[in-house]
Amino acid sequence: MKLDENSIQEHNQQFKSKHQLSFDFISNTVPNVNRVLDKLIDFQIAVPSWALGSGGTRFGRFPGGGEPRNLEEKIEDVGLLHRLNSSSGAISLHIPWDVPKDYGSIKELAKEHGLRFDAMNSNTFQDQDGQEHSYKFGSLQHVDKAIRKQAIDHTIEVINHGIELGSKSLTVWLADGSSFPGQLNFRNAFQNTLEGLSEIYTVLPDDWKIFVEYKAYEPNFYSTTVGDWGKSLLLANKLGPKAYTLVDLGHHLPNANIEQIVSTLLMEGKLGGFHFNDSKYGDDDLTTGSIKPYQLFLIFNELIEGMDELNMNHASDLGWMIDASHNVKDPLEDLLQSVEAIMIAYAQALLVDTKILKEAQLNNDVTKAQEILQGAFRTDVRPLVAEARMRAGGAFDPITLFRSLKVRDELVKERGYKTVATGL
Ligand code: RM4
Ligand code: MN
Ligand code: MN
Repeated sequence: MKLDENSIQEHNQQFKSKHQLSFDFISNTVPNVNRVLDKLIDFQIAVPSWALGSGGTRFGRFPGGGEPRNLEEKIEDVGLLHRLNSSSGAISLHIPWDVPKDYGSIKELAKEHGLRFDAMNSNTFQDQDGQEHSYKFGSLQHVDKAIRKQAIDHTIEVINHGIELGSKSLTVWLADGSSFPGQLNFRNAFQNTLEGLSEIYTVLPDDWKIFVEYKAYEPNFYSTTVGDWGKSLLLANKLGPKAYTLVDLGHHLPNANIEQIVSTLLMEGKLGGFHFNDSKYGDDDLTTGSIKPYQLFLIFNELIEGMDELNMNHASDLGWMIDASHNVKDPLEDLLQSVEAIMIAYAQALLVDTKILKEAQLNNDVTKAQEILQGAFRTDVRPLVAEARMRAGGAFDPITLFRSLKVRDELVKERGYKTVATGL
């Protein structure tokens, strides 16, 4: 579905005076407001190709209709999001859920929608039809060399798809681990994994990055071979300069201090990318910012402080991706909310007065430090985010416009009610 060009202008016009009042207020209080706006305009968050349909749980799935039936329709959906919010200018593909059949036409379509291809994702956690060996007992960690080779070959194939599409990174998430004590020799499993990743690393183009994603548990429940940031960092260090750690917000044990992990990885030059989502208990894959917005802000605060220290470009030097699954909400509305939450946390973190915070830290002025952080977090930056979005051509309020244009109904008309997108 293509948005009618005028609909965004009309919508923005309708809310113009309402917006102007709140924007004038905040622009008088924030120093360097144009600098903040430019950074917000540059910041793009990749949408995962596997999150455009309803996810479901292992108990059931409740598709809402109009889901994209193929990669082309997924690109159109991300294009629509980007048209509305001007901040979703990239798509991250999962292979083999989204194998491109004709690179030329897929690239052309993405270009038409102003999208680039972010990290490619391999899948050695499910068995596919016609696959020779099973991943039931792992992939790169497997005791059987033939199975390890199958996983390596698949991952290299994913890189090759990415090269054709102009992607520059690969995310490897392995479900490998064990569900019962004694099932696995931990050392051998880790060494096999390192050996496999090294083979993959040697074929990775020089201008690519490989992101090693960790996860504490699930689908294995006793041990996970790349279970935490320590193991991921160990692998990244052993692999070499093109290898980095990827932080998925839902992949930690409860109450982990993710902002401190981020800070440490940045210090080591080994933070590569992010999978944004939110959670209450485990890898819940909920809408970013829906449960712990303060944590999201604190993470962005560390990101900005750490990246500025290293003169890194906020928009382009790390991979920013959403990794969520939608069980009860419209996936497109959910993604709009996630992107908005990320932009809000980023904007709030840009407001932190780092100079005064450093002084407070040097004086052990704990109260002042808290005042500074919470002062930024409690600032309503939504007018800044909306202004940046409109300056870039997007809508004042993407969800309201999405609803008033009845986008989902249109998609159901176009694609039918009983459609199921590949993915989670
Ligand atoms: C995993 C992990 C990966 C994602 C899969 C679908 O839990 O988060 O990044 O690709 O789910
Ligand atoms: Mn993830
Ligand atoms: Mn996950």
